[in-house]
Amino acid sequence: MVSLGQRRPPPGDLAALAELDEAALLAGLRERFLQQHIYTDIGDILVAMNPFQPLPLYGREVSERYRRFQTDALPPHIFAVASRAYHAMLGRGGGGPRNQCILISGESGAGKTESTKFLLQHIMNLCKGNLQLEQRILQVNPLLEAFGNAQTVMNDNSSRFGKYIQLRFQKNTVQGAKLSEYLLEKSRVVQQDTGERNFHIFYYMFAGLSSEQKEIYGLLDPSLYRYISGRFGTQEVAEQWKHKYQEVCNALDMVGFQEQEQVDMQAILAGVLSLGNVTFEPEESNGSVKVSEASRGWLKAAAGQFGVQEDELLKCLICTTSVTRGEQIQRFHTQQQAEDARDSIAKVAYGRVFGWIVCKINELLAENVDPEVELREIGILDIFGFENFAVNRFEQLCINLANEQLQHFFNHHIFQLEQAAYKEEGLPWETITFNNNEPILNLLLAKPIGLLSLLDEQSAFPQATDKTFVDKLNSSFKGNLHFQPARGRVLGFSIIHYAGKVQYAARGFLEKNRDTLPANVRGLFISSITPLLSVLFTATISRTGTLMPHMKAKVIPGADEKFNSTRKQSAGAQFRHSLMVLMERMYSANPHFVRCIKPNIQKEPGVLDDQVVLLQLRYNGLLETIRIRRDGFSWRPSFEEFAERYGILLVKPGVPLTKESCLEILQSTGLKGWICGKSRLFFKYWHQEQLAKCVEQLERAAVVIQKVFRGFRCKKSFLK
Ligand code: AOV
Ligand code: MG
Repeated sequence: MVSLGQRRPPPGDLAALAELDEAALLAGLRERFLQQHIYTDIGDILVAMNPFQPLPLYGREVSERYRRFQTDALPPHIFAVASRAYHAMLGRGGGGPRNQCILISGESGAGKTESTKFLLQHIMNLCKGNLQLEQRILQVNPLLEAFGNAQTVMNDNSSRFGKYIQLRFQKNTVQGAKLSEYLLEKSRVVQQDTGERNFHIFYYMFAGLSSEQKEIYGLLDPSLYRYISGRFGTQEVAEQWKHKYQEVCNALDMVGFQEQEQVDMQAILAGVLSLGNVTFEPEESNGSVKVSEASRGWLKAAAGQFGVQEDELLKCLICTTSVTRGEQIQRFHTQQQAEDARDSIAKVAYGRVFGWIVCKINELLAENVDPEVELREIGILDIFGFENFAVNRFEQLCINLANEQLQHFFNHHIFQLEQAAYKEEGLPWETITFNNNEPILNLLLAKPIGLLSLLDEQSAFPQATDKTFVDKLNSSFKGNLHFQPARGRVLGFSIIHYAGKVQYAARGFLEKNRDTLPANVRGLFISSITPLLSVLFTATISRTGTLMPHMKAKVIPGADEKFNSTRKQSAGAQFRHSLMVLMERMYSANPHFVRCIKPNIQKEPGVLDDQVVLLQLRYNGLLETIRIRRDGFSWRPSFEEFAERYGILLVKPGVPLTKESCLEILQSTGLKGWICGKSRLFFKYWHQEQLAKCVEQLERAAVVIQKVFRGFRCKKSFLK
């Protein structure tokens, strides 16, 4: 924290900068950052620099200070964004009650997930009256992070899935919450690049389980497991993991997972690890493959942990069974195919455990929602940030596509909508150009000649390979400014994203996009004696999430597609669809933006690397954002909307909802700097808070008058 007597930092609101160019913006942010002012406003948009160290900024007393709707007298803070969204959801400050969404963007490791936690913490502090649910909502996080986050080279706690949390309110009480997850990076279960780890939960388990518990789950020394081997840290790290494991167990209890479910879940994870150690060798007699002698024990262990027959599991690994015209045909795998089958079983088992956790959390958080009551909502979007690794795969393409979508949403709101309104209403306005990423979105999403469509088309051909896919891209996107074929014999391609050029390795694209679950694998797991595993592949989960083996259980809406089908839709198409649904939801809400910035790539506190920051400021379009917030009018209510909301300021009944009333209201407030258009008014971002202040003053005056009046009445009765 800054001690008293230190020099005043540059203004907390960059839209107030007199001098405006890249150098001034960078200097302003740098000076603030070095004085540990990590938050800076650009009008109503928050810029958050990652401090890479714990700062005393988030205590209860700070949260109390940021309770109010008007936080303009306080320094910029993530809590202020939460307060603004919360009060706007309740309809305070103009516009009536409305759904809100908070979009947090920034590259991997910039601080999105931490920001999300602070937003949730503050909103839970603001709302009233449902302590158990508030606690549950906060407890969900450690759980999701344990199963969905992992160490990458960019971030030690990197989210390997995207999430959208919808908090649902009746007036100021939270009634429920819903979590949507996007594209868990399942491939991490079976493979991690240098300097990276598997999902946290595996390490937490080894550190946190007692020796007896490990014996029950059949877990041996962690260094033996291929899927996680060689990635164990110091004693100190192990202590932290132990602590984290405890936190996960507490969260599981608190959110309402039953003991048996927790046991099953860990048995499945143990099974995944054992399965990873199964290796294959050629069968000399007939050219097929068999499990190598040395790893037969692992196969047995995996079968035990999954609760399935060993020979059934073996069958799924070494051959594919298909039914043609009522006849069962077995096709033996090559060694590579057997290894792929092993890995895809591990991935699907883990993926379904994760999907089930999310499903279960949703049931528990929606327990008390009354479908009859209309609820308002605040959504918080925390996706995986833009990524550019040494090797980029299908997952990175999807992750970067999501970031393109988000950037487009930002551009649309901040630049397109606003400038279109100026034009429509005949305001004198010099157009601010911005980096429009629509051509990149088109390259990825267009139908029928967009990258995902071409990928789907190729995935549908049994003979197609990653190579034919790349050939198709090269011929279809020749000359496209955002596409570059790979040089030489490399099987890949590059895309020039809004945030930079990324080279993708095409190997595995088709297989990952097909994402098919062989029928015999599904059959295998349905027959498991581990109740949870069987449930994951049959989806007969009751509303309360308990297994009902002999009853006809209600199927969770949506669970069927998620758990049950062998997936006709490709992974790419599913992702595209879920992004579309998300965008629709966000377009219908009132957005708030948080732009996270990573000050350096070494993850060090107190260090700001000019080049690293400048690049982010550029591709985020922050300079243009300052310009539009400084010169533009971000709040543009219609005459009706304005008069309805602020008519109260005229202190007379029946104010007509007309332009004249609006002008009369504005005159009475003495507000300066707004413009009257043809059908609406144009305000600076700070006008809304000023008007709210006027309303508050009036209300306070009314309370005083009432008190005086009451006092007067009391006195009168006393005198009687
Ligand atoms: P991300 O969500 O944006 O990356 P995180 O929120 O996980 O990034 O932040 C990365 C790390 O930076 C955290 O683990 C903290 O150590 C640190 N950090 C971020 N914000 C703060 C803060 N306000 N105060 C203290 N430390 C912070 V990714 O999930 O990789 O895109 O997929
Ligand atoms: Mg994250």
